[in-house]
Amino acid sequence: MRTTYLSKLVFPCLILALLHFSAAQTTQTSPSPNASAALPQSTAGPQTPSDAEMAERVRQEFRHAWQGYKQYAWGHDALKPLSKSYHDWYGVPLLMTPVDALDTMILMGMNDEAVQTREYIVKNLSFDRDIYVKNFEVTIRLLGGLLSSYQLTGDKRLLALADDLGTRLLPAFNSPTGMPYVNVNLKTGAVRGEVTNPAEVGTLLIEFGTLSKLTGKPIYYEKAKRALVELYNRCSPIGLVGSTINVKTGQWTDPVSHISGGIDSYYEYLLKAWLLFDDKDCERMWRSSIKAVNKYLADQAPTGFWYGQANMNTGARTGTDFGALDAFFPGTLALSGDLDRARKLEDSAYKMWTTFGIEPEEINYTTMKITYEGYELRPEIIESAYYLYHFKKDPRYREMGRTFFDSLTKYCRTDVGYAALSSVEKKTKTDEMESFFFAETLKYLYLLFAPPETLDLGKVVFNTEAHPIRRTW
Ligand code: DMJ
Repeated sequence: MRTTYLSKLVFPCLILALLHFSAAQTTQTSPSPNASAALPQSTAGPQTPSDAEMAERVRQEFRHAWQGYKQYAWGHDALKPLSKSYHDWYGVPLLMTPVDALDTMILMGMNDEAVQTREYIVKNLSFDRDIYVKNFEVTIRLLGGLLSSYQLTGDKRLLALADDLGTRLLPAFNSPTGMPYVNVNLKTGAVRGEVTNPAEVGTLLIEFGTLSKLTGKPIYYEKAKRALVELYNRCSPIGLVGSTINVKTGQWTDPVSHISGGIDSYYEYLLKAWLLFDDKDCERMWRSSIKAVNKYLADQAPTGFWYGQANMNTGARTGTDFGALDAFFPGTLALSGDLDRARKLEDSAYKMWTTFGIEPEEINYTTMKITYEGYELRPEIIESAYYLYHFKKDPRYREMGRTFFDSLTKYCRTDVGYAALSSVEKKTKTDEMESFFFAETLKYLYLLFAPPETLDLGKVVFNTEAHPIRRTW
Protein backbone atom coordinates (compact mmCIF):
# COMPACT_ATOMS: atom_id res chain seq x y z
CA MET A 1 0.00 0.00 0.00
CA ARG A 2 1.11 3.54 -0.61
CA THR A 3 0.55 4.72 2.97
CA THR A 4 3.78 5.35 4.87
CA TYR A 5 4.27 4.39 8.50
CA LEU A 6 4.18 8.04 9.54
CA SER A 7 1.02 8.86 7.63
CA LYS A 8 -0.66 5.80 9.15
CA LEU A 9 -0.23 7.38 12.56
CA VAL A 10 -0.84 10.97 11.63
CA PHE A 11 -3.63 10.68 9.07
CA PRO A 12 -6.68 10.12 11.28
CA CYS A 13 -5.67 12.89 13.70
CA LEU A 14 -4.93 15.24 10.85
CA ILE A 15 -8.27 14.62 9.18
CA LEU A 16 -10.16 15.15 12.42
CA ALA A 17 -8.22 18.31 13.18
CA LEU A 18 -9.00 19.64 9.71
CA LEU A 19 -12.65 18.73 10.03
CA HIS A 20 -12.95 20.48 13.36
CA PHE A 21 -11.13 23.48 12.01
CA SER A 22 -13.47 23.78 9.03
CA ALA A 23 -16.57 23.21 11.15
CA ALA A 24 -15.60 26.06 13.43
CA GLN A 25 -15.90 28.34 10.42
CA THR A 26 -19.43 27.37 9.40
CA THR A 27 -22.40 29.61 10.18
CA GLN A 28 -24.04 28.63 13.46
CA THR A 29 -27.76 28.70 14.15
CA SER A 30 -28.75 29.89 17.61
CA PRO A 31 -30.10 27.18 19.91
CA SER A 32 -33.79 26.98 20.68
CA PRO A 33 -34.65 28.47 24.07
CA ASN A 34 -36.46 25.22 24.95
CA ALA A 35 -33.92 22.73 23.70
CA SER A 36 -31.77 22.60 26.80
CA ALA A 37 -34.58 22.92 29.34
CA ALA A 38 -34.33 19.34 30.60
CA LEU A 39 -30.55 19.10 30.53
CA PRO A 40 -28.79 17.63 33.53
CA GLN A 41 -26.55 19.75 35.72
CA SER A 42 -22.84 19.42 35.09
CA THR A 43 -21.95 19.30 38.78
CA ALA A 44 -22.19 15.88 40.34
CA GLY A 45 -23.93 15.65 43.73
CA PRO A 46 -22.40 13.84 46.71
CA GLN A 47 -24.34 10.63 45.99
CA THR A 48 -23.41 10.52 42.33
CA PRO A 49 -21.27 7.51 41.48
CA SER A 50 -17.86 8.35 40.09
CA ASP A 51 -17.07 7.75 36.44
CA ALA A 52 -15.01 4.70 37.38
CA GLU A 53 -17.95 3.36 39.40
CA MET A 54 -20.27 3.97 36.47
CA ALA A 55 -17.98 2.08 34.11
CA GLU A 56 -17.93 -0.81 36.57
CA ARG A 57 -21.72 -0.76 36.90
CA VAL A 58 -22.13 -0.95 33.14
CA ARG A 59 -19.67 -3.84 33.10
CA GLN A 60 -21.69 -5.64 35.77
CA GLU A 61 -24.87 -5.18 33.74
CA PHE A 62 -23.11 -6.59 30.68
CA ARG A 63 -22.11 -9.58 32.82
CA HIS A 64 -25.68 -9.96 34.07
CA ALA A 65 -27.18 -10.03 30.57
CA TRP A 66 -24.37 -12.23 29.27
CA GLN A 67 -25.00 -14.77 32.05
CA GLY A 68 -28.67 -14.87 31.03
CA TYR A 69 -27.71 -15.41 27.41
CA LYS A 70 -25.33 -18.20 28.39
CA GLN A 71 -27.82 -19.91 30.62
CA TYR A 72 -30.84 -19.83 28.32
CA ALA A 73 -29.65 -19.18 24.77
CA TRP A 74 -26.02 -20.28 24.48
CA GLY A 75 -25.17 -21.24 20.92
CA HIS A 76 -28.16 -19.37 19.49
CA ASP A 77 -28.63 -15.96 17.94
CA ALA A 78 -30.38 -14.16 20.78
CA LEU A 79 -31.87 -14.51 24.25
CA LYS A 80 -35.60 -14.08 24.76
CA PRO A 81 -35.40 -12.43 28.16
CA LEU A 82 -38.98 -12.95 29.36
CA SER A 83 -39.69 -16.52 28.23
CA LYS A 84 -36.05 -17.45 29.03
CA SER A 85 -35.64 -19.14 25.71
CA TYR A 86 -33.85 -18.30 22.48
CA HIS A 87 -34.38 -17.03 18.98
CA ASP A 88 -32.52 -17.91 15.77
CA TRP A 89 -33.10 -15.47 12.93
CA TYR A 90 -32.97 -18.05 10.17
CA GLY A 91 -33.87 -21.27 11.97
CA VAL A 92 -30.23 -22.27 12.35
CA PRO A 93 -27.86 -20.31 14.56
CA LEU A 94 -25.38 -17.80 13.13
CA LEU A 95 -24.20 -16.83 16.63
CA MET A 96 -25.36 -13.22 16.30
CA THR A 97 -25.03 -12.46 20.00
CA PRO A 98 -21.58 -14.06 20.63
CA VAL A 99 -20.04 -12.45 17.52
CA ASP A 100 -21.65 -9.07 18.23
CA ALA A 101 -20.68 -9.19 21.92
CA LEU A 102 -17.09 -10.42 21.65
CA ASP A 103 -15.22 -7.15 21.12
CA THR A 104 -17.21 -5.46 23.92
CA MET A 105 -16.08 -8.24 26.27
CA ILE A 106 -12.50 -7.71 25.17
CA LEU A 107 -12.71 -3.95 25.73
CA MET A 108 -14.26 -4.53 29.15
CA GLY A 109 -11.37 -6.81 30.08
CA MET A 110 -13.57 -9.89 30.52
CA ASN A 111 -10.72 -12.06 29.36
CA ASP A 112 -11.90 -15.55 30.34
CA GLU A 113 -15.34 -15.00 28.84
CA ALA A 114 -13.76 -13.59 25.70
CA VAL A 115 -11.47 -16.58 25.21
CA GLN A 116 -14.31 -19.04 25.81
CA THR A 117 -16.61 -17.16 23.43
CA ARG A 118 -13.95 -16.89 20.72
CA GLU A 119 -13.22 -20.62 20.90
CA TYR A 120 -16.92 -21.38 20.68
CA ILE A 121 -17.32 -19.15 17.63
CA VAL A 122 -14.33 -20.62 15.84
CA LYS A 123 -15.45 -24.21 16.47
CA ASN A 124 -19.17 -23.79 15.84
CA LEU A 125 -19.86 -20.95 13.44
CA SER A 126 -20.50 -22.20 9.93
CA PHE A 127 -21.74 -20.14 7.01
CA ASP A 128 -22.23 -23.22 4.85
CA ARG A 129 -26.00 -22.97 5.29
CA ASP A 130 -28.84 -23.14 2.79
CA ILE A 131 -30.50 -19.99 4.12
CA TYR A 132 -31.33 -16.55 2.70
CA VAL A 133 -29.78 -13.92 4.97
CA LYS A 134 -30.10 -10.16 4.99
CA ASN A 135 -26.88 -8.90 3.45
CA PHE A 136 -26.93 -5.65 5.47
CA GLU A 137 -27.58 -7.17 8.91
CA VAL A 138 -25.12 -10.01 8.47
CA THR A 139 -22.47 -7.60 7.20
CA ILE A 140 -22.72 -5.07 10.02
CA ARG A 141 -23.13 -7.61 12.84
CA LEU A 142 -21.16 -10.69 11.78
CA LEU A 143 -18.61 -9.45 9.25
CA GLY A 144 -17.98 -6.31 11.33
CA GLY A 145 -17.79 -8.30 14.58
CA LEU A 146 -15.40 -10.90 13.17
CA LEU A 147 -13.11 -8.26 11.69
CA SER A 148 -12.88 -6.13 14.80
CA SER A 149 -12.32 -9.15 17.07
CA TYR A 150 -9.65 -10.36 14.66
CA GLN A 151 -7.89 -7.02 14.94
CA LEU A 152 -8.16 -7.05 18.73
CA THR A 153 -6.90 -10.63 19.16
CA GLY A 154 -4.81 -11.43 16.09
CA ASP A 155 -6.68 -14.76 15.85
CA LYS A 156 -6.46 -15.59 12.14
CA ARG A 157 -9.33 -18.07 12.43
CA LEU A 158 -11.67 -15.08 12.84
CA LEU A 159 -10.32 -13.51 9.66
CA ALA A 160 -10.80 -16.83 7.84
CA LEU A 161 -14.44 -16.88 8.95
CA ALA A 162 -14.87 -13.29 7.76
CA ASP A 163 -13.30 -14.14 4.41
CA ASP A 164 -15.60 -17.14 3.99
CA LEU A 165 -18.63 -15.03 4.87
CA GLY A 166 -17.55 -12.22 2.53
CA THR A 167 -17.23 -14.66 -0.36
CA ARG A 168 -20.70 -16.04 0.29
CA LEU A 169 -22.22 -12.55 0.41
CA LEU A 170 -20.63 -11.33 -2.84
CA PRO A 171 -23.39 -12.66 -5.17
CA ALA A 172 -25.72 -10.11 -3.55
CA PHE A 173 -23.99 -7.46 -5.68
CA ASN A 174 -24.75 -9.20 -8.98
CA SER A 175 -27.62 -6.90 -9.95
CA PRO A 176 -27.80 -4.87 -13.16
CA THR A 177 -26.88 -1.72 -11.21
CA GLY A 178 -24.31 -3.23 -8.84
CA MET A 179 -26.46 -2.27 -5.85
CA PRO A 180 -27.01 -5.37 -3.71
CA TYR A 181 -30.16 -7.43 -3.46
CA VAL A 182 -31.60 -7.51 0.06
CA ASN A 183 -31.12 -11.25 0.63
CA VAL A 184 -28.55 -13.78 -0.47
CA ASN A 185 -28.43 -17.55 0.06
CA LEU A 186 -25.19 -18.40 1.87
CA LYS A 187 -24.87 -21.81 0.21
CA THR A 188 -26.17 -21.32 -3.31
CA GLY A 189 -25.55 -17.61 -3.89
CA ALA A 190 -29.17 -17.17 -5.04
CA VAL A 191 -30.56 -13.70 -4.41
CA ARG A 192 -33.90 -12.07 -3.75
CA GLY A 193 -35.35 -8.73 -2.71
CA GLU A 194 -34.97 -6.13 -5.43
CA VAL A 195 -36.46 -3.20 -3.54
CA THR A 196 -34.00 -1.99 -0.95
CA ASN A 197 -32.98 1.24 0.76
CA PRO A 198 -29.91 3.49 0.98
CA ALA A 199 -28.79 2.05 4.34
CA GLU A 200 -28.77 -1.49 2.97
CA VAL A 201 -26.87 -0.41 -0.15
CA GLY A 202 -24.51 2.07 1.46
CA THR A 203 -23.53 0.50 4.78
CA LEU A 204 -21.12 -2.14 3.52
CA LEU A 205 -17.86 -0.42 2.62
CA ILE A 206 -16.29 -0.31 6.09
CA GLU A 207 -16.64 -4.10 6.42
CA PHE A 208 -16.01 -5.18 2.82
CA GLY A 209 -13.25 -2.60 2.42
CA THR A 210 -11.51 -3.75 5.60
CA LEU A 211 -11.82 -7.34 4.42
CA SER A 212 -10.04 -6.37 1.22
CA LYS A 213 -7.25 -4.63 3.09
CA LEU A 214 -6.75 -7.56 5.48
CA THR A 215 -6.95 -10.37 2.93
CA GLY A 216 -5.37 -8.60 -0.04
CA LYS A 217 -8.45 -9.37 -2.19
CA PRO A 218 -9.60 -6.15 -3.89
CA ILE A 219 -12.96 -7.53 -4.98
CA TYR A 220 -14.67 -6.81 -1.66
CA TYR A 221 -13.74 -3.13 -1.70
CA GLU A 222 -14.66 -2.78 -5.37
CA LYS A 223 -18.13 -4.31 -5.03
CA ALA A 224 -19.13 -2.34 -1.93
CA LYS A 225 -17.68 0.90 -3.29
CA ARG A 226 -19.48 0.52 -6.62
CA ALA A 227 -22.78 -0.03 -4.80
CA LEU A 228 -22.22 3.14 -2.78
CA VAL A 229 -21.32 5.20 -5.85
CA GLU A 230 -24.27 3.86 -7.87
CA LEU A 231 -26.57 4.91 -5.08
CA TYR A 232 -24.99 8.34 -4.71
CA ASN A 233 -25.19 8.88 -8.49
CA ARG A 234 -28.95 8.51 -8.25
CA CYS A 235 -29.45 11.27 -5.71
CA SER A 236 -31.82 14.02 -6.85
CA PRO A 237 -30.72 17.29 -8.46
CA ILE A 238 -30.94 18.92 -5.02
CA GLY A 239 -28.67 16.24 -3.53
CA LEU A 240 -31.06 14.05 -1.53
CA VAL A 241 -31.79 10.32 -1.62
CA GLY A 242 -35.20 8.68 -1.22
CA SER A 243 -36.40 5.94 1.14
CA THR A 244 -36.44 2.94 -1.23
CA ILE A 245 -34.89 2.02 -4.55
CA ASN A 246 -35.07 -0.89 -7.00
CA VAL A 247 -31.65 -2.49 -7.58
CA LYS A 248 -32.65 -3.92 -10.97
CA THR A 249 -34.02 -0.73 -12.53
CA GLY A 250 -32.18 1.83 -10.43
CA GLN A 251 -35.48 3.71 -9.98
CA TRP A 252 -36.55 5.22 -6.68
CA THR A 253 -39.75 3.64 -5.35
CA ASP A 254 -40.29 6.08 -2.46
CA PRO A 255 -39.11 9.70 -2.73
CA VAL A 256 -39.26 10.60 0.96
CA SER A 257 -35.88 11.70 2.25
CA HIS A 258 -34.76 11.63 5.90
CA ILE A 259 -31.85 10.56 8.12
CA SER A 260 -33.78 7.84 9.93
CA GLY A 261 -33.76 4.04 9.72
CA GLY A 262 -33.38 2.91 6.11
CA ILE A 263 -31.10 5.82 5.18
CA ASP A 264 -29.16 6.67 8.39
CA SER A 265 -25.94 4.68 8.09
CA TYR A 266 -25.53 5.49 4.36
CA TYR A 267 -24.51 8.98 5.49
CA GLU A 268 -22.49 7.58 8.38
CA TYR A 269 -20.44 5.42 5.97
CA LEU A 270 -19.77 8.19 3.45
CA LEU A 271 -17.97 10.03 6.23
CA LYS A 272 -16.37 7.04 7.93
CA ALA A 273 -15.16 5.35 4.72
CA TRP A 274 -13.42 8.60 3.83
CA LEU A 275 -11.76 8.70 7.26
CA LEU A 276 -10.84 5.00 7.40
CA PHE A 277 -9.62 4.50 3.85
CA ASP A 278 -8.69 8.07 2.93
CA ASP A 279 -11.12 7.58 0.04
CA LYS A 280 -11.49 10.93 -1.72
CA ASP A 281 -14.67 9.88 -3.58
CA CYS A 282 -16.30 9.23 -0.23
CA GLU A 283 -15.09 12.62 1.01
CA ARG A 284 -16.67 14.32 -2.01
CA MET A 285 -19.93 12.36 -1.65
CA TRP A 286 -20.07 13.11 2.09
CA ARG A 287 -19.45 16.83 1.64
CA SER A 288 -22.14 17.31 -1.00
CA SER A 289 -24.64 15.08 0.81
CA ILE A 290 -24.33 16.75 4.19
CA LYS A 291 -24.89 20.14 2.59
CA ALA A 292 -28.25 18.96 1.18
CA VAL A 293 -29.21 17.22 4.42
CA ASN A 294 -28.56 20.38 6.43
CA LYS A 295 -30.39 22.52 3.90
CA TYR A 296 -33.56 20.49 3.45
CA LEU A 297 -33.92 18.08 6.38
CA ALA A 298 -32.66 20.11 9.36
CA ASP A 299 -35.46 21.93 11.15
CA GLN A 300 -35.16 24.61 13.81
CA ALA A 301 -38.57 24.14 15.46
CA PRO A 302 -39.97 25.75 18.64
CA THR A 303 -39.29 22.44 20.43
CA GLY A 304 -35.63 22.30 19.41
CA PHE A 305 -33.28 21.53 16.56
CA TRP A 306 -34.29 18.38 14.66
CA TYR A 307 -34.05 16.61 11.30
CA GLY A 308 -37.36 15.68 9.63
CA GLN A 309 -38.62 14.40 6.28
CA ALA A 310 -38.71 16.09 2.86
CA ASN A 311 -39.39 15.19 -0.75
CA MET A 312 -36.07 14.25 -2.35
CA ASN A 313 -36.87 16.13 -5.58
CA THR A 314 -38.44 19.35 -4.34
CA GLY A 315 -37.08 19.63 -0.81
CA ALA A 316 -40.63 20.31 0.42
CA ARG A 317 -41.14 19.17 4.00
CA THR A 318 -43.31 16.05 4.21
CA GLY A 319 -42.97 15.10 7.88
CA THR A 320 -41.67 16.12 11.28
CA ASP A 321 -40.84 12.75 12.83
CA PHE A 322 -37.66 12.01 14.77
CA GLY A 323 -36.81 8.87 16.66
CA ALA A 324 -34.38 6.61 18.44
CA LEU A 325 -32.60 5.68 15.20
CA ASP A 326 -32.13 9.32 14.14
CA ALA A 327 -30.21 9.91 17.37
CA PHE A 328 -27.04 8.51 15.75
CA PHE A 329 -26.72 11.77 13.83
CA PRO A 330 -25.24 13.97 16.58
CA GLY A 331 -22.38 11.45 16.75
CA THR A 332 -21.82 11.57 12.99
CA LEU A 333 -22.01 15.36 12.97
CA ALA A 334 -19.51 15.52 15.84
CA LEU A 335 -17.12 13.19 14.04
CA SER A 336 -17.38 15.40 10.95
CA GLY A 337 -16.41 18.42 13.03
CA ASP A 338 -19.87 20.05 13.19
CA LEU A 339 -20.03 20.24 16.96
CA ASP A 340 -22.60 22.99 17.00
CA ARG A 341 -25.34 21.06 15.18
CA ALA A 342 -24.25 17.91 17.03
CA ARG A 343 -24.72 19.55 20.42
CA LYS A 344 -28.12 21.00 19.56
CA LEU A 345 -29.44 17.76 18.11
CA GLU A 346 -28.24 15.71 21.08
CA ASP A 347 -30.01 18.17 23.37
CA SER A 348 -33.23 17.57 21.43
CA ALA A 349 -32.78 13.79 21.50
CA TYR A 350 -32.13 13.98 25.24
CA LYS A 351 -35.34 15.95 25.63
CA MET A 352 -37.15 13.15 23.77
CA TRP A 353 -35.67 10.60 26.22
CA THR A 354 -36.46 12.55 29.40
CA THR A 355 -39.98 13.58 28.33
CA PHE A 356 -41.06 9.94 28.46
CA GLY A 357 -38.61 8.57 31.04
CA ILE A 358 -37.02 6.51 28.28
CA GLU A 359 -36.76 6.98 24.55
CA PRO A 360 -39.65 6.14 22.21
CA GLU A 361 -38.91 4.74 18.76
CA GLU A 362 -40.42 7.85 17.18
CA ILE A 363 -42.13 11.13 18.02
CA ASN A 364 -43.61 14.00 16.07
CA TYR A 365 -41.31 16.79 17.19
CA THR A 366 -43.80 19.57 16.49
CA THR A 367 -46.29 18.14 19.00
CA MET A 368 -43.79 16.09 21.07
CA LYS A 369 -46.33 13.24 20.88
CA ILE A 370 -45.29 9.63 20.40
CA THR A 371 -45.91 8.15 16.96
CA TYR A 372 -44.30 4.76 17.70
CA GLU A 373 -44.12 3.76 21.33
CA GLY A 374 -41.57 0.91 21.48
CA TYR A 375 -37.98 1.02 22.77
CA GLU A 376 -35.75 -1.67 21.26
CA LEU A 377 -32.77 -1.17 23.65
CA ARG A 378 -31.25 1.02 20.97
CA PRO A 379 -27.80 2.61 21.36
CA GLU A 380 -27.81 5.67 19.10
CA ILE A 381 -28.40 8.44 21.63
CA ILE A 382 -25.70 6.92 23.88
CA GLU A 383 -23.31 6.62 20.94
CA SER A 384 -23.80 10.33 20.26
CA ALA A 385 -23.20 11.24 23.91
CA TYR A 386 -19.95 9.23 23.72
CA TYR A 387 -18.74 11.15 20.64
CA LEU A 388 -19.73 14.49 22.10
CA TYR A 389 -17.99 13.73 25.37
CA HIS A 390 -14.89 12.68 23.46
CA PHE A 391 -14.74 15.90 21.47
CA LYS A 392 -16.05 18.42 23.99
CA LYS A 393 -15.10 16.89 27.35
CA ASP A 394 -18.26 18.47 28.75
CA PRO A 395 -19.32 16.46 31.86
CA ARG A 396 -23.00 16.88 31.01
CA TYR A 397 -22.66 14.13 28.41
CA ARG A 398 -21.62 11.79 31.20
CA GLU A 399 -24.59 13.09 33.19
CA MET A 400 -26.78 12.14 30.25
CA GLY A 401 -25.12 8.72 30.38
CA ARG A 402 -26.14 8.34 34.02
CA THR A 403 -29.74 9.10 33.05
CA PHE A 404 -29.61 6.51 30.23
CA PHE A 405 -28.17 3.92 32.61
CA ASP A 406 -30.78 4.62 35.31
CA SER A 407 -33.69 4.37 32.85
CA LEU A 408 -32.35 1.15 31.36
CA THR A 409 -31.92 -0.54 34.73
CA LYS A 410 -35.24 0.78 35.99
CA TYR A 411 -37.46 -0.14 33.05
CA CYS A 412 -35.72 -2.79 30.94
CA ARG A 413 -33.81 -5.02 33.38
CA THR A 414 -35.13 -8.54 33.97
CA ASP A 415 -33.85 -11.33 36.21
CA VAL A 416 -31.88 -12.79 33.28
CA GLY A 417 -31.00 -9.82 31.09
CA TYR A 418 -32.64 -6.79 29.52
CA ALA A 419 -35.89 -6.59 27.59
CA ALA A 420 -37.05 -4.17 24.91
CA LEU A 421 -40.21 -2.21 25.71
CA SER A 422 -43.39 -2.51 23.67
CA SER A 423 -44.54 0.81 25.13
CA VAL A 424 -42.43 3.50 26.73
CA GLU A 425 -45.61 5.07 28.09
CA LYS A 426 -46.83 1.98 29.88
CA LYS A 427 -43.27 0.67 30.39
CA THR A 428 -44.37 -2.78 29.24
CA LYS A 429 -41.60 -5.21 28.35
CA THR A 430 -41.43 -7.45 25.31
CA ASP A 431 -39.54 -10.72 24.85
CA GLU A 432 -36.54 -9.39 22.89
CA MET A 433 -32.92 -8.56 23.58
CA GLU A 434 -31.21 -7.70 20.29
CA SER A 435 -27.53 -8.53 19.89
CA PHE A 436 -26.77 -4.83 19.41
CA PHE A 437 -27.52 -4.34 23.11
CA PHE A 438 -24.17 -6.08 23.75
CA ALA A 439 -22.38 -4.75 20.67
CA GLU A 440 -23.43 -1.13 20.91
CA THR A 441 -25.65 0.00 23.78
CA LEU A 442 -23.49 -1.34 26.59
CA LYS A 443 -20.22 -0.72 24.71
CA TYR A 444 -20.88 2.99 24.15
CA LEU A 445 -22.22 3.38 27.69
CA TYR A 446 -19.08 1.73 29.06
CA LEU A 447 -16.72 3.76 26.88
CA LEU A 448 -18.49 6.97 27.89
CA PHE A 449 -17.26 6.42 31.47
CA ALA A 450 -14.13 4.30 30.99
CA PRO A 451 -10.65 5.87 31.01
CA PRO A 452 -9.67 7.17 27.55
CA GLU A 453 -6.89 4.61 27.20
CA THR A 454 -9.56 1.86 27.01
CA LEU A 455 -9.97 2.76 23.33
CA ASP A 456 -8.46 5.68 21.45
CA LEU A 457 -11.20 7.07 19.22
CA GLY A 458 -8.56 8.89 17.20
CA LYS A 459 -7.20 5.52 16.06
CA VAL A 460 -10.39 3.63 15.17
CA VAL A 461 -13.54 3.99 13.13
CA PHE A 462 -16.63 2.25 14.50
CA ASN A 463 -18.78 0.42 12.02
CA THR A 464 -22.49 1.08 12.41
CA GLU A 465 -22.77 -1.84 14.86
CA ALA A 466 -20.02 -0.29 17.08
CA HIS A 467 -17.30 -2.68 16.02
CA PRO A 468 -14.05 -0.67 16.12
CA ILE A 469 -11.84 -1.03 13.04
CA ARG A 470 -8.19 0.05 13.10
CA ARG A 471 -6.34 1.21 10.05
CA THR A 472 -3.53 -1.35 10.16
CA TRP A 473 -2.75 -1.29 6.45
C1 DMJ B 1 -27.97 -1.49 14.70
O1 DMJ B 1 -28.09 -2.73 14.11
C2 DMJ B 1 -27.15 -0.55 13.87
O2 DMJ B 1 -26.74 0.52 14.66
C3 DMJ B 1 -27.90 -0.04 12.67
O3 DMJ B 1 -27.15 0.91 11.95
C4 DMJ B 1 -29.21 0.59 13.10
N1 DMJ B 1 -29.97 -0.24 13.99
C5 DMJ B 1 -29.35 -0.98 15.04
C6 DMJ B 1 -29.38 -0.33 16.39
O4 DMJ B 1 -30.46 0.43 16.68
